[in-house]
Amino acid sequence: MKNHNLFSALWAAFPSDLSATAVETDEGLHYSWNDLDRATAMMANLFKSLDLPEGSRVAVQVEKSVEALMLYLATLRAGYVFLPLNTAYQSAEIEYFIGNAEPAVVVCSGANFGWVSKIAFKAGTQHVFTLNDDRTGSLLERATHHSDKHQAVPRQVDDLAAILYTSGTTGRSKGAMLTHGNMLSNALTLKDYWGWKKGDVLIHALPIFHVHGLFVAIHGALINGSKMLWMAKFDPKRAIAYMNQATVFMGVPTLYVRMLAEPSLNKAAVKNMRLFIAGSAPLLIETFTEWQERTGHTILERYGMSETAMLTSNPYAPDQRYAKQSERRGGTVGFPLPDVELRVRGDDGQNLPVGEIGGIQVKGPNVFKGYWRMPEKTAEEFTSDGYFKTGDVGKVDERGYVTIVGRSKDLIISGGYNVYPAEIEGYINEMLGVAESAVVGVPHPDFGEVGVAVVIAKPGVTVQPEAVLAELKAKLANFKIPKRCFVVAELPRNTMSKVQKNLLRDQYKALFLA
Ligand code: MCA
Ligand code: AMP
Repeated sequence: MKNHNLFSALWAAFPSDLSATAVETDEGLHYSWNDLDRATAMMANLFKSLDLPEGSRVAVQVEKSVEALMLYLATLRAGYVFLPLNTAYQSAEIEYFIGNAEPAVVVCSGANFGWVSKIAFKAGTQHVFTLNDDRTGSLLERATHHSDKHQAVPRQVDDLAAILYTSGTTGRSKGAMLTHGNMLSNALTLKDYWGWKKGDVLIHALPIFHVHGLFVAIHGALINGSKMLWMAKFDPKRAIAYMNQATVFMGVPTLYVRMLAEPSLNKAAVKNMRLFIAGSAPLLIETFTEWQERTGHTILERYGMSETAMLTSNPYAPDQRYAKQSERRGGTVGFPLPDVELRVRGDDGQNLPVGEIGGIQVKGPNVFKGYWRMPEKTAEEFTSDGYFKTGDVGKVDERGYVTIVGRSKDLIISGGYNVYPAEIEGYINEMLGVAESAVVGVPHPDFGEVGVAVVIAKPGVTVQPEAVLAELKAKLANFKIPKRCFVVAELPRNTMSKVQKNLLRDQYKALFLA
């Protein structure tokens, strides 16, 4: 019986020379493919020794490191479910995720062990390990006592491999359940679609607690047996300096904006590169055009979600067979991937003709299994004929290109991270003296879009904007904190007395623009 464990497919793609470098870090450390194999075997054997129930979750909130990459691969290898958590999340957020996912294992940084382990043990987690970004921590200490030989645990296509929390419209996060099959099908599709070839080297500059950095980037390199130049944290100068020894770069638009601000970015710097990919947030046509003029490269923009991994992509190579469909067009997210079915539907549920704007719905082997322990919520997000409602609003033009024009879900994408206004408004509305609030997204030259909070104070009470932001900062991940707060007398409302966020967006849209 074939083992459909994603790890087996990645491992099978390792190059024949296992002593070659698989990952080179920005501190000059070299990890060979053999190191990846041995370390993931030892960690997988450590998990095996814990005798965990089938389908156990391994929740991880650690700084980016190669050992964290190994932990992800070891979790797959051991047949468990990987649950990555943004390093910026604070205790209220972590309490929710651990309470909802009930992981059997939690791995956190040594610095956070005090408060994370308390939350974990209270939620029934039996094992909490530490992993630091300097190759220390109890996880590594314990793993060294285990064998470096391990046979990947058999997993079926439909077995869970990871849970990624995302919120869509409501405030509370939902765990998107991704299977081994979801991820392998997408990895194989993209390997072919993006022209990966022998000798490719990827610059990995993204966090590894979201789909872009954890699946699209890591699976892209590993399924091709490609070396990764591993940046613990994005730095524009260093990323540009890496380009003379790499061929592929993936980033959110903010990374491109920041590299364009560097004088060292020029045609000479990128002459070894073959592909620049952008996604996770809209790439402004100005950024697309400036990149083309400065480097001679046309960024390939693609579109995906935590629930689906990649859905559409601009074409990689000019394809003479489809001359009209072979260019990468700025402002579009290209074509549905070969095994993805995409349609645009009106509110009445009818398919819309070409060019008309409506709700984007998708179907394919990459579309997730549903939301963790939320069958009703899951059912709401699929149509009766099995299409997933993305919550994105867009159109397909006469040449087949998909354009995203907005979102029906109340979502701000800031520097590639999702910020859910409902979650922030919930915390602000609990504050003393606050009657009501609205958080809206406004354009920002660096992050693309940032949150602005508009607050109504209770009668006779004075609320200080700085105090609102300071109180939020003590509770929530930094990237979620609105960049400005205004206390006003009233909020614009429509006839149903619903807050008209579009009017607020209009009112504050010039706030961060020069
Ligand atoms: C940091 N800050 C932010 C953000 N990042 N504020 C808003 N939005 C952000 N994204 C805060 C910091 O806490 C700091 O606050 C201040 O802004 C300045 O931080 P800075 O040094 O500029 O930030 P950084 O550390 O350089 O990070 C910027 C970044 C990072 C490198 C763009 O945000 C990043 O790596 N984004 C990538 C996100 C990602 O991987 N998205 C993929 C999602 P203070 O001054 O108060 O300390 S997956 C997805 O969307 C789907 C599946 C898909 O299609 O890929
Ligand atoms: P996440 O919830 O982190 O998976 O983010 C997925 C959302 O990011 C999608 O539903 C889109 O709204 C947005 N997104 C991803 N890629 C793009 C893109 N290339 N252009 C515009 N929006 C995008």
